[in-house]
This record gives sequence, structure tokens and C-alpha cells, in this order.
Amino acid sequence: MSFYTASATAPVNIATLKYWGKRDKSLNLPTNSSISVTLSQDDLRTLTSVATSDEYKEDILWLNGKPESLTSERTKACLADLRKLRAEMEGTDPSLPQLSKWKLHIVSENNFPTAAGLASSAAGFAALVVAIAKLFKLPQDMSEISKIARKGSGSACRSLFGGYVAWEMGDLENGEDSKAVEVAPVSHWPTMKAAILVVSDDKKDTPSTSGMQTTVATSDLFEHRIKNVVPARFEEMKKSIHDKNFEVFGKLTMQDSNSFHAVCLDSYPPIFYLTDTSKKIIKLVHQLNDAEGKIIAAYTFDAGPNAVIYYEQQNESKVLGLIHKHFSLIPGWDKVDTSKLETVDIAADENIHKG
Ligand code: 2P0
Repeated sequence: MSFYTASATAPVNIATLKYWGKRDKSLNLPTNSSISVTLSQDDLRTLTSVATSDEYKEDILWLNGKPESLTSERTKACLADLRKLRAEMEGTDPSLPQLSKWKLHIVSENNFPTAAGLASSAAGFAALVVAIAKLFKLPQDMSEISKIARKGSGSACRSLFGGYVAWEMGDLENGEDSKAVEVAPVSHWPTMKAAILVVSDDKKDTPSTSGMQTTVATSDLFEHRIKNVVPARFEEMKKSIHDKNFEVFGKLTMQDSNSFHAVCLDSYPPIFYLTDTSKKIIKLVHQLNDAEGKIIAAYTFDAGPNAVIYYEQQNESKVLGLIHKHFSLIPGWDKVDTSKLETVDIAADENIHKG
């Protein structure tokens, strides 16, 4: 019996310029480019181990200790692409073991509750694809591999890099140019921090994939967003990261979160992700920034009510102090579990994908 194994971890990423809308559903090709910040793996990450053997009879996945179906089209697309690249290697070097033909056993675990309302699919598909790419010893770079992770879940492609990451939408129909690239490593802006406010850990109302389809099909505002707003914002946000300009970065981040939730509201039927508590967090951050006379904190919300607040280390006590104070003062904050207010570091480059 021959037996090979590999492991990889992948962190969660939080978009500061949101991906919302597909131009091709099966290839997960987006209608706009996006930008994210990758969080530290010490805080939120998926660990995936894979094994392959000529004696395995079927592909099997265990997710957080439970057997899961490996029949989803997305997972199948990722496995097929990875096996195709391995088969190409085996074609040019017949001495290699024929791993492309063997079945896989996959074990995947999150170090955070799957139901925490935080995107787990991004880290999950990123770890799965990187672990198998390692097992197969694929020579492709991370941007190339990110195209495979993208087919699993769009946002997963961004979790293959640490620090600040762009997903370039590309314009080819086959998706060959729709990939993740590094904007800057975490070491470029070491004072950047993020706090996650878990407003609710309920399963989200409208799944992202169907929500996006509704928005693309029905929202007029969406057309405006992807044509007139995001292209310029994409360039401005990258520049703000290169310049380490928190005021610009923070303002663009908040504006883009608001724009994304506006197109959700403009969808028909409307999609609501923000709750009253989310809106109170938005107001609080603006009050704080107004009182400071400059932007020192920036909120962003994904397809759910939980907030991620970006700030710089030197402002931590001001930002977190105010949030803690208001938990007890504002009606509605009692729904927020303060024990879940976490500060997380931004991913350190050297930690990414260590198996
Ligand atoms: C993002 N979100 O850029 C945006 C912001 C949610 C709001 O990517 O269908 O799970 O798997 O490609 O990546 C969530 O959608 O969707 C998402 P699929 P995905 O992070």
C-alpha cells in the first residue's frame, strides 16, 4: 500500500471592498474586483489534512468531525482541476506515483464555531485546495492556485495570501485571469488591527450565492455600483494601503460596506443583513470619528449582522473602550455578547499555509 499526506491552514479574510455579484455562476466569476484583509490564523483559520492511497475506495470528507458529502459541484470542480494539474505532471514524468487517479480522504477543522456568523467557506476552500496542491506537489504559484479556490467559493481565492489582497475580476470568459494577488504583506502596515463584534451567530438569512443572483437580476443601483463606483474605489483603496493612509482606507471601507448593503436593499425582494444593533455600531463609529475630528475606526459588514472594526494599534483603547462602554448603555447592545468581542491580528505572512 502506498500512502501520502499533506496539511495546510488557511485564514479567514474580511473584504474591505466587497465582492457581490457573479457574471458566471459555475466558474464563480465576479462582476467586480474586490479587496480584503486576511486575519491572523491564531484567531480564525481552517486546518485541512489530506491523505491519498492506492487502496482508498472513495473520496471522503470529514468536516469538524462529521462526515460530509463530497458531491457538491463546487468541491468536485476544485478536485477535478487539482487532479488535472497533477495528471499533467505525471504525463511528463512517468516515474511519479499516479496520485491523480487515487481517492482522497480529507479532514477539515475550523478553530472557530462554524455557526459564528463568520465566513467559513473562504478559509475552508482555501485550506482544501492548498492542502491538495501540496499533496500533489503542484509547481503553480498561489495566484494560479487561487483560481481553483475561487471555483469553490469566490472569496476563498483571497485567503491564499496574508496581509492585503486583491481579487482581480479579469475579463476572460474562461476565468483564467480572475485571480487573487497580493497588494501588500502584513509587515507593510503592522499597526493595523481588527475587532470582530459578533452581533448574532444565527445562520444568515439569505445565502450569499442566491442573494447575489437576486441583486444582479433586479437592482438598478447595482449597475451604478459596478460601473461607476467600484473601479475607481479599487484603485483608491490599493493606493491607501500602499500609502498606509488610514483615513482614506477607513472611509473607503465604510463607504463600500454601505454601498454593498444599499444594493442588497435595492434588490427585489430586498435583502436585509444589517440589524438594529449593526446600525447602532455604525452610528457609534461615526460618533467616535466625529469626536476625534478624523477617521480612527472603520466598520464593515458582510452578508450578516456582525461587524468587523478596523483601527490602528495606537487607537485601540479609544476604539475598544467606547465599544465596551456602549455595550451596557445603549438598548439593544444587550444582545451582543461582550465575551465574543475579539481583537484579532492581521495574518503574519510567514504563518500562511504552514502545514
Ligand atoms: C466578500 N461576501 O467580498 C463578500 C462581501 C459577502 C459580502 O464573498 O457564492 O461565500 O461562494 O462565491 O464568497 C460571500 O460570498 O460566495 C462574500 P460564493 P462567497 O467577502
